[in-house]
Amino acid sequence: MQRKKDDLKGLSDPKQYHDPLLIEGKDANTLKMMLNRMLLIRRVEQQLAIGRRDGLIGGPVHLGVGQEAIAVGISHNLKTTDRVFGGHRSHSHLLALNPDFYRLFAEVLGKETGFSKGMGGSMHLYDKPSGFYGSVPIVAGTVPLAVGAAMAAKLQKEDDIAVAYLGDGAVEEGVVHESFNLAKIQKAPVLFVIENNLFASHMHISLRQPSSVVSRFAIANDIPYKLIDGNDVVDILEASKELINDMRKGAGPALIELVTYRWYGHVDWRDDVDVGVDRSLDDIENWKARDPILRLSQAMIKADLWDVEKEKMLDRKLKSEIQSAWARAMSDPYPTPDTTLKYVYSKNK
Ligand SMILES: Cc1ncc(C[n+]2csc(CCOP(=O)(O)OP(=O)(O)O)c2C)c(N)n1
Ligand SMILES: [Mg+2]
Repeated sequence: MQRKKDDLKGLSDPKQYHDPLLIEGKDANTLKMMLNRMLLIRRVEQQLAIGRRDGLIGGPVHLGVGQEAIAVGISHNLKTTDRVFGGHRSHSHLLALNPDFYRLFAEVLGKETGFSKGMGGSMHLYDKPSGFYGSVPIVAGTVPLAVGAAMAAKLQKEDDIAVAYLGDGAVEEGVVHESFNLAKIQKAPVLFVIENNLFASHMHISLRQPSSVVSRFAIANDIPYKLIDGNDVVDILEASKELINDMRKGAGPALIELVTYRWYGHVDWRDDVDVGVDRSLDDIENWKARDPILRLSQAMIKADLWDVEKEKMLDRKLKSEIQSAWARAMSDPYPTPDTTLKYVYSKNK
């Protein structure tokens, strides 16, 4: 099938929007923290890619390398009492809230020291203290849960919000449209974060939907929305700040669509240019030039807030911490059979 030209006004063309970010007047510490966290997430996921390639991880891992700006930009505006829900590609969503990658490694390796006590693996992550209420592999499965959590927050009269991360493929599930409708009619404070990486598994959005613009569903439900470059962490931070501030004041739901691209294939470490999909090595190379980390780092270097040596040092430090955490998680014990009853099927909380 021939791919149609999409209608995302250049946002899906990797050759556009690849310049350094506009950071004038932005807080230097915030920029450094975001750069640091994006690099951490990238290196952690690259370690997972190696672990999976080498047969050390039992289940599949869905990597979001290239998409780090989204969770980092959004999470900067969140509190630990907010309620965040993810899906099958959610390492970044959790690490943006809690960077404890040792516990993520342990979870993915099925060890009892993991975020979900080794019972969930890569696609069932949970860390309530940081606000991460959970991820599940059922595409769109957590979207109605996020609406429910937002309705609960509203009843509790807190200014907490819920966040539902979902992909461009997830909006093809009917429950997402029920969720948009219910959230709007109930004025539930939930932010729908659409990571439009243009693909669902191996199929491009223009082959699956009549328009590549997912935020058209916000218009249909009278939900305020923004459609922006998902590889521009500064824009993501600012755009989501505005929507979230309004939500905390009672404005009801909002939607933000972020156009981005994943460097790896749908699952595991391969690049998926060999499975009959319309995805070429050239596309991947072009998107690498629009790397969200590189663009922020270049802008900061230009503004004298950062330098290449500092970045090399940070990277070396991260890589060495990641190696130690990986080794520690590898040597941790698996959960014992009795804990299955304790944590999975038990009535105990
Ligand atoms: C209900 C359901 N249908 C199908 C699948 C298989 N599946 C897993 S991921 C995926 C694609 C999801 O695409 P998208 O929402 O765009 O997220 P992305 O993988 O691009 O991050 C599909 C179809 C599933 N896990 N759950
Ligand atoms: Mg997708």
